[in-house]
Amino acid sequence: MTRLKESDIDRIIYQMDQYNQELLNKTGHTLAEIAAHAVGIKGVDEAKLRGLGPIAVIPMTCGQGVIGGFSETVTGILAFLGTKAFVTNSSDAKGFAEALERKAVIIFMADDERFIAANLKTGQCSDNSAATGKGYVAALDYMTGGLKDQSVLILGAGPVGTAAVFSVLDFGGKVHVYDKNSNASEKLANAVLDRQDFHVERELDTALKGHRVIVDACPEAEFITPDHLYSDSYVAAPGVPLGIHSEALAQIQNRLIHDPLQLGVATMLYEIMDDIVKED
Ligand code: 2YG
Repeated sequence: MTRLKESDIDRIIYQMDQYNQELLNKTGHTLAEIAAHAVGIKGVDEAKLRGLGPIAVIPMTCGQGVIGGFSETVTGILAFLGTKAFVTNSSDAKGFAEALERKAVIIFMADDERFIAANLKTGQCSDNSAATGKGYVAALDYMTGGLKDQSVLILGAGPVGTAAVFSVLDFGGKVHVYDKNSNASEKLANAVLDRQDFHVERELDTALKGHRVIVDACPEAEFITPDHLYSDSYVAAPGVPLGIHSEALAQIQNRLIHDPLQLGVATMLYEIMDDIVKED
């Protein structure tokens, strides 16, 4: 479980418009549209989002404790998406009680193990790792013009990579999974039903050179070098730190999706709003 550092997230809320514009340039769609695509809906209109009750983001002091700016950044992303979100003044159980007193309908909170969003009315709960995998694949589906019948290399068979595998299969893509721990990819293979669209890659360099569409869902830094990338390469990189080597950044920049929180948080929100969406 990667733990974000304050420096990973401290500029996000000041650059949401620029970030959204970059997504639009790369994928033809906004953050909200990608999150909707990730959960298989057309979208949620602004009025519905504004009409949604308040969302509480509750700092948690357990384990390694609070990450400076984390709750404020999650709140800023939720506000950018058109919802009424606030950080509770208190943390932990006291913060949860405050959220209820302030009539929150959804809460976001993260300890060292799980980062979740829960809809207090419907009981729906979304997990950041699974939502991040889905959100990044939805962005990749838009960015590549559609993953159907495409072969996608997924690096990392952890929670994010696993969600990405099932999401690529849902979009009709074929999946090649590499994990440095080979029984992680074997274990994932056993969980996949349509095995003809699933392959385990055993050699990283060969796998990278043999694929144009890549999901980097592993926490390794700078291992994807210029000779692994082509003029028609596309990379969706939920992994923190970024796996693209600094020498390869310029050539892939316009076909690279990478953020430390935004796509995952947006997809978490859209995953638990059935009661909003179903009202149609
Ligand atoms: O409330 C707080 O400030 C802290 N208890 C938050 C701790 C979050 C720990 N988890 C992570 O840093 C990441 N797993 C968050 C999501 C990363 C998205 N790829």
